[in-house]
Amino acid sequence: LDPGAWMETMVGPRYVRLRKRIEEGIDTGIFPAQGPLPPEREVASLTGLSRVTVRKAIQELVEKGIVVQRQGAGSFVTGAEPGRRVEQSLSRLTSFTEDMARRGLESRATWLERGVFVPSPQEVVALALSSGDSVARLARLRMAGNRPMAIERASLPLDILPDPQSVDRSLYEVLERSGNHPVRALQKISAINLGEQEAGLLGLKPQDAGLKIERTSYLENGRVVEYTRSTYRGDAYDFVAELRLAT
Ligand code: 16G
Repeated sequence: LDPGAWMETMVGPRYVRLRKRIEEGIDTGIFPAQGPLPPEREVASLTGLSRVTVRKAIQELVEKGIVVQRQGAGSFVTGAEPGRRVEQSLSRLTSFTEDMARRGLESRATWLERGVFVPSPQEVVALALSSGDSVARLARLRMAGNRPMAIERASLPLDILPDPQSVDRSLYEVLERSGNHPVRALQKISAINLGEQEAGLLGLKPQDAGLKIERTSYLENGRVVEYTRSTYRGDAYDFVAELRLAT
């Protein structure tokens, strides 16, 4: 990180140059995935840059999802190079939070909708609701660090999730606590072109490729727990399934 020639050869404001230099260090393994970055004050004294500049550079890495900051412990490399594709298994029933944690990424969300609603005809059918039943709805823009990954709209019967506001981080964690964690799910994936609004939320252009995923999850007794429609970015996901010879 020492100041040297890189400061002169690179263009842009100082904090951008430092950010790029740290990114290079991450790419070349000087700062390995999951490992710590040197403390701010150390970077400042090594480079001769001000603490403010160093903080801004690190903040940019956090925003790109490349670095996470942990309270009291400092900054760590997440292991998510910009643009890296995420592989998701099609044979395991996992949550977004778990999927991200397994890759050393921090799952974040922007809430688009969270509450109790009159169900749409589609929800009535998918969740096998009776007339007069309400529905719990959770719509989130799901992110890995600050990188948008998917838009997810989950609907659940109200007796399965009486208080939608109780979901802060992970829906599956809340279901686990109430003994309603699904054990089985059916999932359908279709290719789509993103509409204007979805593209905006995902940081892509309208018409860019997306994957529409519908998941219906069940309890052991066959009851539907959730009906979720998601839009995943086409440039960020690979879905992987293990196949066995039919016998
Ligand atoms: C996944 C599921 C979604 C589920 C969510 C719970 C797909 C396509 N969807 O994103 O159905 O509601 O995980 O995640 O995989 P959470 O526990 O992190 O809230």
